[in-house]
Order: sequence, then structure tokens, then C-alpha cells
Amino acid sequence: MKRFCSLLLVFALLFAMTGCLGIRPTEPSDKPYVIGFSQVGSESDWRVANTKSVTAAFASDTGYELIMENARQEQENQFAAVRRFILEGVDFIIIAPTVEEGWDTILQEIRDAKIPVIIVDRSVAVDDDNLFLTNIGSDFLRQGNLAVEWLEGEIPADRTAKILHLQGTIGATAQILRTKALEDAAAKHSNWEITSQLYGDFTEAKAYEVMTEYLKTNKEIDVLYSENDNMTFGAMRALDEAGISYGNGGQVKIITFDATKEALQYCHDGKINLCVECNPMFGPQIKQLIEKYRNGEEIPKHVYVDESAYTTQNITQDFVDSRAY
Ligand code: GYE
Repeated sequence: MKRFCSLLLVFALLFAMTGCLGIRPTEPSDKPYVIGFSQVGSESDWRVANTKSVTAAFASDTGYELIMENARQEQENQFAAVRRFILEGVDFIIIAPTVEEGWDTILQEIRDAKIPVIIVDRSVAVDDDNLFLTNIGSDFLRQGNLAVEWLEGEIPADRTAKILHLQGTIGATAQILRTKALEDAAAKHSNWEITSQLYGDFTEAKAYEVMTEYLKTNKEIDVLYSENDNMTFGAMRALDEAGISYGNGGQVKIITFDATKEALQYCHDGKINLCVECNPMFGPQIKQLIEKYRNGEEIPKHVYVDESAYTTQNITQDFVDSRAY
């Protein structure tokens, strides 16, 4: 009885306190719309900017709660994150897939749980496109073709060009399509020779390591086609150490993808010849798409972000300074 009385007292006190503080039990409509976001990792400056853009888009709106999980570039980690989101009963799921293959089962699990899902940045290769609402990101083949077209203007038809190719995560859309553009062009130009394809996994450290090893025995490189900026930075360090010049007037012409502020600065300074833009700042567009979905509006199956390419000749310092990523 004594215990019961003290419990009653505690409840009465709590009731009085919350009343004083004006705390009311949350009504269903006050609950934020919960989004689970499985991000690839933090392998590059591009990725860090993309994470910031997505989190910032929702952070400023109290109607949303974003739970982000970093997969550290492992698809298995993404599966585990998605299953946690399902268990937690999130309202919406965003997936930035590491690689294209292997998504059918998990997307089916999401569908069975009746949770809408969108794919961002890279794509998924699934039999049934209805397994996701939409895919927003870059046109990676167009990016590769921009690079190839520029290179066509740089290499005289009567000269052989030795092209060293640094590849990103194998099986990722950004790798598949940037590689396809180069391989298709090399097949068309008999004077283009892809001397080697090195695996850099989109990271600076890995690229530095494989380039350093490669340069011990091979120094004949006319072009470096590097599938992202961070691998380019690692490669530049390895080239410096091997005493090989690059950029405007140097031995190696450098093509890089992403066009982050750091790469644009190198381009402006003549160290990188071509920066192909890959825009990571589409967080607000993702939010818009989700809002359209929630309003019952029709949304396109694929949304491409705006992108361009920059050379030492067409870039200004003001442009570099204004770069947001
Ligand atoms: O180019 C690279 C990142 O998928 C567009 O992944 C993305 C690529 C980007 O690691 O820097």
C-alpha cells in the first residue's frame, strides 16, 4: 500500500510538472516524417559534399527526421541498414547504391514492408523498375562522352596516345559508364591505346598506392583518365614523386571527374587539363521529389542533374572561389 501511494505521488508530481512546462503528449500529426538514408560511404570529397547536401535539405525542416547510415562502401552494410530501417518502421527510404547489381531481393523486402524508396546518385540494375519510385543523379555516360570529345580535339590522328585509366569502384554506375565512354572511343580510334586499367576504388590513398607501383616500371603516359578527383590527387602525388610532369605543357594530360573546388583550382593553375563536373548538391531536389510523392503528384522515373566541363582555358578564379564543394 505504501509503495502504491508513493507511485501515485510520483505520477501526480510528473503530471503537475509537465502541465507547468506546457508539455503535451505528441499528437500523431506532430510526428516527423522519418527517412532512412543509406549512403555509400565517405570515400571522396564528392561524397562528403553529397552527404552534407542531403542532410542539410532535411535538417532545416522540423517536419522531417533523417537517419543516415554510412555503408563504408560495402553493399552488405547497405542491406543491414535497410533492414534496420524496415524494423524501425521508417516512412521513406533513400538508397545511394554502392554497385548496380544485387538489389532485387532487398528492394522486394522494402516493397513488402510498403515503404516507398528512391535511388540516388548511382543506379540499380533490377528486372522490375517498379521496385523504386525514381532515380536521381548524374548522366555518367554523358560525363564520359564530354571527356572523350575533349580528348579527340587534343590528340592528332597521326600520333599514338598512351592512356592510363584509373577506375573507381568496379560495378558502380559512375565507374561503368565513365569506363564505357573511354573504351568505346578507344575502339574507334586506332591511335588511342589504353595501356593499363588500375583499380583506385574512388579513393586518394588507393590511387596513390597503385600509381606509385605502376610508375616503378612504366613511365610512358600521355593521358591520365581518372574516374574521380580524389584518385587524381593521389595520382598527382605519385607522378610528382616519380618526377613526371603533367597538366598544361607537361608530359601527361589529366582528365578528372567531379570538378570539386580543389580540382578546379588545379585546373585553373594548369595542373589538371579537364575537369568534368559531377554535381553532388541535389539534396533539395531529393526533398522536392519526396514532397511531390507525398502530395500524390507524378514524378519522373529518372532525374538528371545539370553538369558541364571545365578546362584551364575557360575557368576563372572567381568561378573556382564560388564553388560550393
Ligand atoms: O564521382 C566519386 C564518388 O557516384 C558520382 O562516387 C559518384 C562518384 C563520384 O566516390 O567521387
